[in-house]
Amino acid sequence: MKMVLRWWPHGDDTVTLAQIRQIPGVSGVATMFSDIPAGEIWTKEMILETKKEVNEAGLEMEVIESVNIHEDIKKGLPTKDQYIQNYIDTMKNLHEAGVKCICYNFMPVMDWFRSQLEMPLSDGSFAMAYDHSYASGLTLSSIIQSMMDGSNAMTLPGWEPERFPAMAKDIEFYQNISAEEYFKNISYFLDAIMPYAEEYDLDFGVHPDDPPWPLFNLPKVVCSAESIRTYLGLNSSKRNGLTLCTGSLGANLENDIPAMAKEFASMGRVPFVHLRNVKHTTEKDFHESAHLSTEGDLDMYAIVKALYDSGFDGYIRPDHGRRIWGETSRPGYGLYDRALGASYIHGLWEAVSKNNPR
Ligand code: DNO
Repeated sequence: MKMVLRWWPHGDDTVTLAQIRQIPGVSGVATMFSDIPAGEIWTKEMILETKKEVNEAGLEMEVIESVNIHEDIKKGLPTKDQYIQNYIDTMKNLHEAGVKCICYNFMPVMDWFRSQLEMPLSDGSFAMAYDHSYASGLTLSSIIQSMMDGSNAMTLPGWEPERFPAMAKDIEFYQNISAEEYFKNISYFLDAIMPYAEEYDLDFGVHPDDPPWPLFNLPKVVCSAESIRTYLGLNSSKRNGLTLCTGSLGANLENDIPAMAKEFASMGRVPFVHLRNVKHTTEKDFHESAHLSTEGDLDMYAIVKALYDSGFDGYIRPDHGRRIWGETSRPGYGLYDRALGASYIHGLWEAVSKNNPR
């Protein structure tokens, strides 16, 4: 297992590589170029420049989160093939820079959604929260503003400003697209890139839908054990894997996360894990919490144990932290609470591995 922390280059992060280097047990970063619009090729020069910066800080750059998929591929438009070719060119450049794992998502139009980025918790910290009736009541024109309020003027992953002009129209496009039809577009993409994933030694981990249920009437297809089985079955390459995001999947109380970890990691289809916890106030309303099992609804020990017992040997990162100790950062991606999470996860990993050496 290798522990990484998410980090943005090109001055787009409040957290520095030097700080990340000081978190015990963190060997690298998961990074991306949020300033390159989805669909454009990431040049080798640009990738190598960032790799050099990361390596010089004493860290590895083996994980990319995310190479975003152009909306035309998701929509299955005739222009998709050019964007797929660009994607493959980016894969080649990443491989040549030593990247091993790519996290991506196939969520239409937007990535994750929260109704509140700064909900005050009783201990004086702040966390991101989701209120289902509020989210369901948003109009097309208020979705963007609602998500960006409280973003500390930083880009949010999956909410890069380049997406905004087309967002309302794009949401409309999907109103009549069923999950079944959407799966066809995913299949097309996977069949095109998986041979190159094999050739370039790249593990792909699709990120689950967050929250894991239909919102704004958009098709959601990676939200339960059954839908993940379908997704992984679309292309049988072992490179076609899952980013097991415990907080995203855990927002649906019906999802048994340790069982999912066991099932998909034993298949060798989990190259990357995002570990975080969530606390529900009702079945569909929740807020993010500190990583500890005691702070949320997920049994983090059982999840880590299931991963370890299933032979998991990929990358883990502590996911969204709360905002604590007065830090100002991109929501969810400050230094302090993620560093606490990293140490906690290392503690769990050490305990399960010493208990049952493999
Ligand atoms: C949110 C993240 C997502 C994730 C993408 C992966 O904080 O978990 O933006 O990185 O869905 O493609």
